[in-house]
Amino acid sequence: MQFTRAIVRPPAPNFADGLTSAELGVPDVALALVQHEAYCEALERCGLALTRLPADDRFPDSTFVEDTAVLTPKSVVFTRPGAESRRGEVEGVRSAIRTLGRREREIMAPGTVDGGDICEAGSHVLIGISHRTNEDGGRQLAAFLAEDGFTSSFVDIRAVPSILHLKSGLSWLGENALHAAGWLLTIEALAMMPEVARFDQIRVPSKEEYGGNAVRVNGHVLLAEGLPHTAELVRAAGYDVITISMSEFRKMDGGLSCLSLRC
Ligand code: CIR
Repeated sequence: MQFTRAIVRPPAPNFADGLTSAELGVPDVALALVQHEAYCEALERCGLALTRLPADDRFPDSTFVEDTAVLTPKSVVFTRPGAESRRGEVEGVRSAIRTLGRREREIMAPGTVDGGDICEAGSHVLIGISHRTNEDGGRQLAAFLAEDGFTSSFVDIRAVPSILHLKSGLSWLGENALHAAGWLLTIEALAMMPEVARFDQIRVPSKEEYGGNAVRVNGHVLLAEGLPHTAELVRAAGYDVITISMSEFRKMDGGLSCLSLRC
């Protein structure tokens, strides 16, 4: 999918009050802002025009805009985030997304969906059933996606330790310079799934599990800094890699994909 725009929101001064299970310490908000700016510049280098929303201290996790909506080329599905403290974030992205002029739909209670659990891979979408995205929400989303011509399937990650969302451990890279389409993944249990097994796979080496969350943007792959083996494997597969320092977002369970809504 070719992207032209992205919606981003910098971390608020109370970013450290957000949800986390990472046990990596308290994030330095000033450094997070520097890292966020570098992320934005990387998206611009990939050819995207950015809509920069203002920081929103009503919601300490609001920099993770990806969780609030699922976009297809034709429509947008506003989510209902699984964490109660994050539900209000959806209102905050609505007017920016409305300017895209796409058909709007909404996940309704008791359904919950976090955008981080939704992984588009060409015309098929993997829907992670996690501690944030429930089956009711997954079914609602699958029906909306079907109207737009996408097939989808559920992947239950509730028993997979150490990942918050499906895309914390699995990224669709699309086609590379060698014209093979591929996945980057840390979750061994997923490698055998038919939707995953039929494409090339780059397995993230142990001790670099954070590398499972990468973002393909037009011809480039954004990857977190400090993962030399993963970067080498992705480059060797023919992708252009841009690395970005993510230490402060990682402390809050965030990865590269969560920081933008690409459209
Ligand atoms: C949360 O727990 O909801 C945030 N601290 C992190 C969300 C990361 N989002 C994502 O991976 N899509």
